[in-house]
Amino acid sequence: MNALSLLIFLLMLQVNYSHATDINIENTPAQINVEKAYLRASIPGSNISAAYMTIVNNGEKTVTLLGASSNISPRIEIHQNTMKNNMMRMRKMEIISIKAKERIALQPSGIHLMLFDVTKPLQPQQEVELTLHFSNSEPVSLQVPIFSPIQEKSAQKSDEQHSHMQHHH
Ligand SMILES: [Cu+2]
Repeated sequence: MNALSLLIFLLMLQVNYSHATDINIENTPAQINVEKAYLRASIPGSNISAAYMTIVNNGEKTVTLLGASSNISPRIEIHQNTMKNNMMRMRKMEIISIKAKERIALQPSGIHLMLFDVTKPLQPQQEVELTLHFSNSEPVSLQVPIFSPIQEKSAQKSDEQHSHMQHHH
């Protein structure tokens, strides 16, 4: 819980900071877009899952993803897959920095959001609310569909057609 308290504290600091210094923030179009988000359906007997998406920074400044939260998981970490001695390993990342106009793809071979202690089985056709927390941008909440392995494959094939799954609050 300490890490969560710290995160909330940092977010509160940051909100005050951005309101004090960035007068235009309310008038500008969404600085962050999230495209092609999906969650992996639960494997029976397992209580972890992973979320993938493309995060687009439309703004003029670097934004930093600090983490994510959801009511179905008390612990969501940013992970990166790396190959070491022919073994796939996951490394925890504290943050992801996304430069102005940059797109970052979270995908099975690379960076992903890892959900631990998922409180219910994640079934295909359902949706889960996920909120992304940034250091210098408003949080972004989105309804993320749960994909079966087959849906995941077809989504990766038809990437271009799936850029409509985005919500901003
Ligand atoms: Cu992971």
